Amino acid sequence: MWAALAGGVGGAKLARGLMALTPVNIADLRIIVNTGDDFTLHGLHISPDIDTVLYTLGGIANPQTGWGIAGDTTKVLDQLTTLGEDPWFWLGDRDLATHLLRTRALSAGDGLAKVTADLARRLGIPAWVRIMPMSDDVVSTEIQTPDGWLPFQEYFVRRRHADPVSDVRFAGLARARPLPAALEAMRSAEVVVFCPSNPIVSIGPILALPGMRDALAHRQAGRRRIAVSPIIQGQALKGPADRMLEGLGYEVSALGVARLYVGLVDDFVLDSADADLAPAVAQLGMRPHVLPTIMTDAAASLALAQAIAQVVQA
Ligand code: FO1
Repeated sequence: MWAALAGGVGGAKLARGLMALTPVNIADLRIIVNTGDDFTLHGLHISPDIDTVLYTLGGIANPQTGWGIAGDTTKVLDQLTTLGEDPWFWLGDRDLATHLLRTRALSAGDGLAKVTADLARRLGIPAWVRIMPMSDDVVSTEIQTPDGWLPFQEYFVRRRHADPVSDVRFAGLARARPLPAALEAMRSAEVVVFCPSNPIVSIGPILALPGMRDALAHRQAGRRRIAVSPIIQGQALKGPADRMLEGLGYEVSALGVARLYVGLVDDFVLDSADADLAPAVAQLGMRPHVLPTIMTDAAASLALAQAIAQVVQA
């Protein structure tokens, strides 16, 4: 069994490549997804990162944005606007069906893990690829800016992640437990892949859940933990990871990301453009691997997943 830790678009792209290696090269893949970005809008439970992984692996993601459904329309948003609402968060008509089903099932008492597994089956994702939330409990990422603490989507979408970030916290963490299947995957997966997602607000909430770091830090013979840098040449491919690292006082480079994962990973993948950082990564006690990591299409996702499989099986 392989496990992958994923946030939004970058995580979903590598997960798509890993899925293409199942069930022949990887018998069983568990994808543990950040839910710190989840929130309620128009009374609906939105899980943006889970949906990005579901849609990408289900083959219906919008290729331009990476999130949402390809070719989706905006009739509901348009009518909300007509009725005087501010449509600051773009919810397509087809995407809304997911939020309706999820909210209905959660209201009926199902957990987010059950709802997510059900949506994955409905989207035709095979049973040996299990997409799961990091927890069934609510954990909400909040961002400290000069205007105070903001809920994640307020900072990210409404204010277009333009505010300087001085701190990040995960509300609800004290009462939250990781999903038992996610914790078990951290303990027993032959390979754990940290996808190229934001280390602070995508991978960060997963690692912050009680027991997750301990489960991962447990080094067993033959077990491999490998991370892919989401920072290339000092910049995030998508989103505010670079500015967040800077605001929190970390070095804005693949090396800065590697430092955050010391003790948690054995192998670290740097983009070909960052080959010069490999010796410094090795000094942290990780094996550096220099690979092309930009996943412009499904073929590039597969190529990166195959390269990772070669690295860990070497
Ligand atoms: N991101 C945006 O930048 N603007 C949006 O209006 C937006 C809507 C949206 C709707 C559904 C969904 O699943 C994701 C959506 N995202 C949007 C992406 C998402 O909010 C962020 O990319 C993640 O939370 C960060 O990983």
